[in-house]
Amino acid sequence: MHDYLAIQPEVQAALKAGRPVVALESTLISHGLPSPTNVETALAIEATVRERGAVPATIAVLDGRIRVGLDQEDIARLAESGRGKGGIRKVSRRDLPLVLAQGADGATTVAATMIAADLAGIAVFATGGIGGVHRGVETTLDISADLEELATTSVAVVCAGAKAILDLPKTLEYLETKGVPVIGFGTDRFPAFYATAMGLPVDARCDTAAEVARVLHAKWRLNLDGGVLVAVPIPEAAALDAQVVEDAVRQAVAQANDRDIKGKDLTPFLLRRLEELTGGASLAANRALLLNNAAVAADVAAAYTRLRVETALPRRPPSSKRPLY
Ligand code: PSU
Ligand code: MN
Repeated sequence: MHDYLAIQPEVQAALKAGRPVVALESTLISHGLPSPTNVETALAIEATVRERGAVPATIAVLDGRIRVGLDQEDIARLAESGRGKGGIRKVSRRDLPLVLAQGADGATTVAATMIAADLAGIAVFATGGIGGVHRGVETTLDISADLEELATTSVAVVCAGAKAILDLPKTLEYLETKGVPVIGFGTDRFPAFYATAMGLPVDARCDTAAEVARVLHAKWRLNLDGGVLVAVPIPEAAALDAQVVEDAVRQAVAQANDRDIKGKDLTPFLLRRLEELTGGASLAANRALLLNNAAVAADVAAAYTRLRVETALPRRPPSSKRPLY
């Protein structure tokens, strides 16, 4: 085992046997959701992945090692450090070498979780929302490292689209420039996290996990390194009113500007304000879409695993970035 990477034995065994594994991120535990919803939700996501016949691998940095697959104690440790002030570090691509060198703990963003999943050989990853191009990018240049990671790292990211705290048209433009296919799962329109329809088209619609698996197969068979974004609409019953969300977003963005909140603190600040502004409603919606995405990701992982066996492909998608170990 590499000094910097520790894969949980259950996850390692599943990968070795070619069974489906779903990677899960930890920034949503430490910075995205309030306590105690965060622990409960993280465990419920893992349970959903298991119910659908896949092995969950929640990813974080603990004591200076990238850990792929966590136990309940680890998850509690990530959760209790809480959001904001002096809490656990939010780790994206830039931060990984820093926390590893310091022997510190960190919650991994979509970008850092993709890197870890790729190192471990996990092809499918479930989360809530990805980072993207922020509103006001013209003056701030704030573009999440998640987008650049999707451009280069060969992992499929199953999400509920992106939150309207972002500039969604610009986020999709960026993904197009970087060659990242955006699939609508059972939809022709890019979902906007809490709200289902925002009118922006996706690149392709897939109605089954098997169809998604064929896209992954085609992309990586051609050595077109990079991710695929699978956007799953929030279940209808859990969706919030689009106008209510938009009003809350405008308020939250204005407050962030007033208080000069930027950089890695911006996304957690906006998420927290949005939650306060919409009342508990946004939390319930968040939980519902996370579980839904986990189920879809487990199905995609199973379908992709089957396809690779049928076509005698190696278990892992190709990647030029894996270290030699
Ligand atoms: N969007 C959400 N919930 C989240 C995040 C984004 O709706 O919890 C987290 C994810 O971990 C994502 C990160 O990778 O925020 C993006 O942060 P930044 O914009 O600083 O790259
Ligand atoms: Mn940013």
